[in-house]
Amino acid sequence: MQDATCGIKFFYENCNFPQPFFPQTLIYYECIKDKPQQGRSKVILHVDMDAFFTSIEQRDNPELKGKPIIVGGLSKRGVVSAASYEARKFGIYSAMPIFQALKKYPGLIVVPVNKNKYAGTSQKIMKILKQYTPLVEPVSIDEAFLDITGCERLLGSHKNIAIDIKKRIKKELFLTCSIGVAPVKFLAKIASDMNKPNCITIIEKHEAKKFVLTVDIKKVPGVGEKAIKQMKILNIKTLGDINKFSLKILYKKFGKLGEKLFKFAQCIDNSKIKPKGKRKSISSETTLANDTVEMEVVKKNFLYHAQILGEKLRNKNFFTTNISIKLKFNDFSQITRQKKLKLSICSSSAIYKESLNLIKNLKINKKIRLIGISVSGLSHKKKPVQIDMFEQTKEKIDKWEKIDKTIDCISKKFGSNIIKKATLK
Ligand code: DCP
Ligand code: MG
Repeated sequence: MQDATCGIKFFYENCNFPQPFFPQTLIYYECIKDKPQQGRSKVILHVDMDAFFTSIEQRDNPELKGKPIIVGGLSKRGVVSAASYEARKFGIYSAMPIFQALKKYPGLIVVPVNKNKYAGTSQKIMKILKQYTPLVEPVSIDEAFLDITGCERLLGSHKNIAIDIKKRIKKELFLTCSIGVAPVKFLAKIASDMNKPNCITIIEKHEAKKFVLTVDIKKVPGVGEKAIKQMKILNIKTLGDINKFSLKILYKKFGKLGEKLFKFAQCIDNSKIKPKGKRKSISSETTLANDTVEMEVVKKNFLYHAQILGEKLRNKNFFTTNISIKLKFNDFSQITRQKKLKLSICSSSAIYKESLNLIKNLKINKKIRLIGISVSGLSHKKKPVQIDMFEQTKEKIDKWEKIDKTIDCISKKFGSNIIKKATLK
C-alpha cells in the first residue's frame, strides 16, 4: 500500500490479535528508491508495548484473551489504568473513571493492578533492548528510545533490527509491541503510535522533511489540551501549518513549546538519547473511595504513601531532597505544594513529617478525591547535614532510618503487609 501523503510504503503481516479488531498489521517495506545517506544521520527507534498492563494480564490468564478487559483500581472511584484493544472498541480508554467504562460496556472485565508484575516485565524488556545498543532511554514503564546509529553493520538494516526486537519480545515475553523508526526522536515516537498495535513504521531520512508537514498537531509530543485550543484559533492543524508563523510569534503564543514546534516543523530535534534513564522522581497517590474534607483522612493517606515511597527509596539506595504533595478535588482542580529540603532523607517518617508540614497552612474548602506524595531530587549520596529542618533533628532522622531499615528487612522476609503503622491497620 502506498501512503498518499508521503510516499511511505507498507506491507501487511499476520498479526496475533483476534479479528475483527486488528485484521492487519502494518509493517514498513523497504523503500525502493532509498537514496545514499549524505552525512551521518541518526537512526532512532521508539519501542512502545501494546496495551501493556492488559496484555500481561491476558497473557497470564488465557480466559481473558480476546476479551474487553481493563486493568484498574477496584473501588467504585477507580480509573482505568489500561484498556485492552478489545475494550477500546467500546470507547474505553486509560484515565477514564471505571464506572463510566462499565456504562460503555457492562460486560467489561476489571482486573486489579499488579504493579510489581508490570515493573518486572518492564525490566525484562529493557534488558532485551540493551542487547542491541547501550544507548537505550526508558521513558516510561513500557516505552524506550534506542539510538541504533552505526549498528547496521553488526546487526543488519534498521528494519531488520526492529523486526528482530519484536520477535525477541514476542518469543521471550509473549507480548507484542509497536516500533517507530526515524532520524529524530520526536518522529520515532509519532511513528510507533501511527499503526498500533503490533507494527513497525519507518520514516526514512529522505522522506522525513516531507512527512513532518503532514503530522497532526495533536500527535506531537508535548502538545497538550491548552495548546490545542489555541492552535484551533490559529487554524493550526498540522506541523506544516506551523511554518506559516514566525519563530517570534510562536514563542510569544506558546513559549518554549512554540520554539520546539518551529524546529519540529523543519524536522529538527537535537535531543539526544539519555541512556542512564536516571530516575527523577517517585510518586504514590490514591483516588479515595469517598470524597473527603477530613484532615485525618489526608494524614492517614500521607502516612501510607510515605511508607511506600520510603521503602522504594531505601530499596534503591536513594535519598530525596524534594518532597511534593498533591490534592485533587471533586471538581477535578488540584493543588500541589513542594519543599526543597536541606537534608537528604530516605526515612518514611521524615517524608511523612514533611508532607504534613506542606499542608499545615492550607485552607481547604472543597472535597478531596485524590491524595498523593512525590519525591524528587534523587541521589545515591547523602547530602551533608547543615541545619535542623523544622522538628527533624539529624539524630531523629538517623533513628527513623534504622527503624525503617529493620521494617524493610521484616517485610522482605515475611511480605509487605506483615508490619504496618498502627494507624494504618
Ligand atoms: N497507564 C496508567 N495510567 C494512564 C496511562 C497508562 O496506569 N493514565 C499505564 C497502563 C498502560 C501503561 O501505563 O498499560 C503504558 O501506557 P501506554 O500509554 O503505552 O498505553 P498502553 O500500553 O496500555 O496502550 P498502547 O498500545 O496505546 O501503547
Ligand atoms: Mg504502550
